[in-house]
Amino acid sequence: MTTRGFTGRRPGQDTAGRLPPGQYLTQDFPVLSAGPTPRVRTENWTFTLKVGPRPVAKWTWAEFGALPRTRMTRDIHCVTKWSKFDTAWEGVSIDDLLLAAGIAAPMPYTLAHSVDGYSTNVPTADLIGGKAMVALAYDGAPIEADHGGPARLLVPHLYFWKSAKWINGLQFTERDTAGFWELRGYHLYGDPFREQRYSDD
Ligand SMILES: Nc1nc2c(c(=O)[nH]1)N[C@H]1C(S)=C(S)[C@@H](COP(=O)(O)O)O[C@H]1N2
Ligand SMILES: [Mo]
Repeated sequence: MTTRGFTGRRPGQDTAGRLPPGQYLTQDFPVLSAGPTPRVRTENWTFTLKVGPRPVAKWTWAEFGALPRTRMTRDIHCVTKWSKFDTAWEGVSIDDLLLAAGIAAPMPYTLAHSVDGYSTNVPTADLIGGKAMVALAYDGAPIEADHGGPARLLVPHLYFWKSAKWINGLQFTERDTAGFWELRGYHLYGDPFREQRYSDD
């Protein structure tokens, strides 16, 4: 009687149900950016919340840093097919951001904006209820510039292109408005478990 395949760790056992279709697991943290890494100086950084074209709240780096902090440990999934388990982030949840601004989620869609001109759209419901944050730290340290520091959006249940690096604002919109990659053929929603990679998936 053979025990081959049952003595060691069975590959795939702890990834079952956790690894979306078409993805492979990596221990690395690849860097994927459409352009060069911008140098963001926190002295000049501000974060703006807009309802349509209208700014409704704005924070400096110091003010933003005084907002309540949340920790999230989540699996992340890049459309280029790598997934990384148990990534640990700390930042300000979108719930706390709205609370600090004194508003409830005002419109059904949101566009995240970044200092490099990048943008990405997410339904507002996918940002609230503890599902997303503006992350300021990764693995216990300030986020490295290549990974979006000083601040990046984290929406871990959608493909990682939705997690805008170098974020400097959220804009609520009435209609779902394609962002940088969505205009270039990526899916408007981007659920990794439904393999929503491209616009017609
Ligand atoms: N501002 C900005 N955010 C961005 C990008 C970008 O080019 N600019 N690339 C996106 C893509 S396609 C991915 S997969 C992730 C990669 O994040 P990482 O480099 O930390 O792995 O960031 C996303 N956020
Ligand atoms: Mo990506």
